[in-house]
Amino acid sequence: MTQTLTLRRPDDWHLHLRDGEMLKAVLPETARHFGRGIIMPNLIPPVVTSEDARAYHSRIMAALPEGMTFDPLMVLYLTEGTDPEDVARAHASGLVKAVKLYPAGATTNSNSGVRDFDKVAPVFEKMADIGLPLCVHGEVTDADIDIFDREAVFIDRVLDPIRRAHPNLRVVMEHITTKNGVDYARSGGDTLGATITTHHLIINRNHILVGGIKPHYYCLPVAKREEHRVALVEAATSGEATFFLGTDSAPHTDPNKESACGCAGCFTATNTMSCLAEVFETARALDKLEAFASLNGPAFYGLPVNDSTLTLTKGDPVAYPTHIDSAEGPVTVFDPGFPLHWSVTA
Ligand code: OTD
Ligand code: ZN
Ligand code: ZN
Repeated sequence: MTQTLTLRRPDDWHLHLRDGEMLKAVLPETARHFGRGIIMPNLIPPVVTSEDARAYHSRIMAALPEGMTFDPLMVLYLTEGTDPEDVARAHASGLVKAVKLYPAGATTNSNSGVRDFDKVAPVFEKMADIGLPLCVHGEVTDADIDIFDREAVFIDRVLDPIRRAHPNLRVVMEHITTKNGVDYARSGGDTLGATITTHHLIINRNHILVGGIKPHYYCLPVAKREEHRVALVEAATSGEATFFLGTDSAPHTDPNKESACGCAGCFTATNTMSCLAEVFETARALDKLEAFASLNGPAFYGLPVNDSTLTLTKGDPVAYPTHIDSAEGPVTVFDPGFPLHWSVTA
């Protein structure tokens, strides 16, 4: 008997599309399966103003192949110079759906991020007033904090104080990687959400380091111990409204990954839905995949769910390409390390 699973069309609540030739190469990979994406603004230079976001939105739409539909939800990159009124205008126009907080230096292209969180308090106040969510890369960058502890320390030292100072601010903890993140997100009531990536549901830190270094599994926040991965799977498959999919699909060319100083990021746009179906089936929670990928995100952002649907069918393992080509070079597709029996069939 053929097993199929039909969901509302999913969305990706955390996505890196880049620009130029890379944008052209990766956008169809997401648009094939996803209705909308929260588009990360960490370009060089970053997407800081409403004008930057408008121009980037136009470039994305221009890169979308004929016959495909996709709705890019734009995000402003918060700097210490961000003007609260510009943020309010961008939100009122319907163009911008979130503001992104990068602690300076935390991840790829985050050097224009925030060093002094007090300086952006007026922006947080405005966002709390107008109901615009803040997406947070939750890692401290202090040299004396171990990289595996940076998420947990961020919650205590930065995130919790911000949320206490601005109790009405809607916050998304992006790409949580720890049990601490799961527990804190759960305790936050309906002003707090958390995205979970595909790859953090699948790999732990051993996958990166055991048997030779695997640069295509290196991303930020770095994958943690197995007990944390297990907590993430439990959260994602719980169906709880707090948790939703943000793939953090982050393309870099192979030469930039396979290097003495390799870039951080896993490229999962191509096979995410197959990977998730496998993870949810293993957790005996296929019935919760729609909540995670298609329902909880729009509910948090106050947007309607997609009208159309996506159907997955179980069968012989699907062969995805090992990489996609871009004019900048090849980009390796995330290898989950197990066969994928679910493919997108409609
Ligand atoms: N993590 N790589 C990138 C961003 C994310 O922190 C993130 O959101 C990237 O390449 O833009 C990564 O590993
Ligand atoms: Zn991040
Ligand atoms: Zn990201």
